[in-house]
Amino acid sequence: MLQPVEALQEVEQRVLWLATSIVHAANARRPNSSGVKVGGHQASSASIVSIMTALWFDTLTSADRVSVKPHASPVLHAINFLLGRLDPSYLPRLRDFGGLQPYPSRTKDPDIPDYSTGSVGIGATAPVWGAIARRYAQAHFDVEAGGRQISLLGDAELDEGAIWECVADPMVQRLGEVLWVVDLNRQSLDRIVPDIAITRWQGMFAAAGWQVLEVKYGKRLQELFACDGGEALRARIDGMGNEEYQWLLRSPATDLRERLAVGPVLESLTDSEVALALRDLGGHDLVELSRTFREVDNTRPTVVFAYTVKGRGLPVEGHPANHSALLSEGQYAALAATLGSDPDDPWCAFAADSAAGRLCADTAARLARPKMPETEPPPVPVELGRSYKGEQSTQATLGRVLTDLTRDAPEVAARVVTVSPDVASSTNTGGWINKVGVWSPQDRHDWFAEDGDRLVRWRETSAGQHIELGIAEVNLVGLLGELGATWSQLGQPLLPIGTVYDPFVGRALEPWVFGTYAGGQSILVGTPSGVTLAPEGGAHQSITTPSIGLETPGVTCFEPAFAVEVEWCLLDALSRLGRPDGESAYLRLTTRPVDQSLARLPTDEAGRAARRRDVLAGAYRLSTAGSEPAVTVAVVGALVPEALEAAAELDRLGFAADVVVVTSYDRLWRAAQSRRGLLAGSSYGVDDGVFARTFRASPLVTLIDGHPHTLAFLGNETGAPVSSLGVSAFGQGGGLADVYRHHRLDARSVVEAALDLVD
Ligand SMILES: Cc1ncc(C[n+]2csc(CCOP(=O)(O)OP(=O)(O)O)c2C)c(N)n1
Ligand SMILES: [Mg+2]
Repeated sequence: MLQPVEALQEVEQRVLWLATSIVHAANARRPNSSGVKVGGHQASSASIVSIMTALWFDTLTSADRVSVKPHASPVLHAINFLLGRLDPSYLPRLRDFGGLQPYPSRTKDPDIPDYSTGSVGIGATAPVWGAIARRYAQAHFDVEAGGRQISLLGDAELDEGAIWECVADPMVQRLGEVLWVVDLNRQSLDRIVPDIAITRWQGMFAAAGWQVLEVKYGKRLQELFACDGGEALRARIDGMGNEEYQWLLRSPATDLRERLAVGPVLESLTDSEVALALRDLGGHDLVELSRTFREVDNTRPTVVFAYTVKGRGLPVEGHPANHSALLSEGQYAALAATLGSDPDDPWCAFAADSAAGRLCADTAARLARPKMPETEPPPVPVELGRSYKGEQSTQATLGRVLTDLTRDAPEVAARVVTVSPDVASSTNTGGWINKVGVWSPQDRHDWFAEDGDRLVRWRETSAGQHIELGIAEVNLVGLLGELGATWSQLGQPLLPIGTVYDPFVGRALEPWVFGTYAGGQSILVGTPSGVTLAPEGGAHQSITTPSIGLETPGVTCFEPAFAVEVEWCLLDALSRLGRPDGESAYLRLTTRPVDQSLARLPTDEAGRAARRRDVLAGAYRLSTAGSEPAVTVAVVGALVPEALEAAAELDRLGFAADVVVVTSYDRLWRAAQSRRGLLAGSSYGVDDGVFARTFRASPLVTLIDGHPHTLAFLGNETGAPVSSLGVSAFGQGGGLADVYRHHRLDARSVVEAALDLVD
């Protein structure tokens, strides 16, 4: 223990008071005309007050980074206020518009936390990915070594699969800077965590190579255990399930002795002393906490299980239904009396010359961070000037563009880092990996270095630029999010690109969206996609991902049809990363080889530039049917050959058809909203003129290897009737022609839909 315990206890009590008051002010004091509950979590906050006091005021260094469990945001704000990092005007504004966010938010809170949390299990794993991102950035750029990467998590967060996917990844057990502190209050939202979960969890962490520590009992209980007969008391408490322990916490003090039934050890205590002893847990003992934090060794990740009582110090303490419970005015006044605070003047810091005031000032000075350097991402060229001939797939082009970057734009390539959950070679990034190598925190021996039969060389060094994870898509997006946040966390922008089979975007979806909301900027490549990977069957076919790409805020979605379009879209996406006004991108690609001459790419410079402008705006007219089209076919990605074949057939039947290639339904939709003044979010790349340049008034058939409603809005934009073709049923394996016919994506189906419209 470095700090005087009395001053720490005074701070602890004030943090409890402020955190409780922040929630109370939002609910009981702020006018609420809507009748909608404001909410907040006084019990979850009270549970972790001692842990956070010990950490901030006695343990942390300025280099450490901490993720705070979502429902403890009031505690974090209370501490920041005491450290002079949060203006007191915010304290009554929890959950107010423009005020303190319900859960710690890097993008929206005035006192910017190190990590956003809110989705349980995801915020807790973020510091692990942050640790990898920091090590990676340090290995490649001028970044100082970091401190600990700490997660403060609720015990029920350990129910989440994301936690265990992260703990189990082989790279994670090498991260000695990772420290998790579990606020083990035995309660989740609805219930008491069944039985005794901790022994199972301890075994699971230990098996994954973690150091496992616990802070179980406070000083008072430890002294009782040391008395005559104390072993019986210890065995009794150790052996009881969570439900019984919580029941005893809520039992009248007069009944405890009998219910515990542990013999003479409690004889010398009064009833209320027995009640106090029962709840004397290590997670509320500042001395025990500090001692344990100092025991952590940095050779492997560590988890500390700190036993706590949910709602500790509040009237609701330990009650199974206390998760969302709010103190009444009477209870709040009683708490004020206990803590020596004023319910009508709650926002009180310490006098500068008091011991607690000095502790706050010293802590603020100790935790002050040096100003972070700001590094601009390198300028990204708009094109590489390659010509793409013969048959190419958009997926194969991705790998080629990446390798071309190392030659044509080395300063851009130097900041690219690719990540894959065990699908690097099957998503065509093998050539890139052969060039740049695989990154590993420590160099590793390549046992197959001499093997000439390998397509991908697996050279693992700290200089590599590809990070390979196990097959866990949630881990992939977690890491992408943190690699994509180094510009704001470390002052060094990275350009992260993750590749994943498109159907498994769905598995990673919520953490991907959360990472984007938290400010991570990266490129996710979903490939291969749709039913076009026909022989692979329904389990590998994606249907709804175009909508995901179109609808996810902070993400621009591209689905290029030709190789040159992949190049342009990827470069555009790279140019948007690693900056305050930046954003993420999602590329939906395919393995279908397509004849590149079908692109009819203009050979003159102006024509090529206009094509590029239109591709990035979201659509271009690939073929024009004389002066007036009878019908327009708007097609996405892999299905361009079918659209062209259908147009030729329609022409033969006397119905001239325009073919429009849609390269970004996302930007088209935003252009449509923009035309009506309804655009929310980024307007980057949005071009209101794209409709007038591309579409001519005529009935419209839309065609996409994805759910047909993705393009249905185009009917409204062109003022014409629309028939939308796409995939609406789970598919099956088979040859491409059969699969297309089955889903009505073939040229014949397009012709029939067009004839229905023109008739
Ligand atoms: C992914 C996700 N699922 C569900 C919730 C709703 N939820 C909020 S808190 C909570 C229980 C959390 O319990 P625990 O982590 O033990 O926190 P504490 O007891 O400290 O409040 C749940 C289910 C959520 N925020 N995120
Ligand atoms: Mg809990």
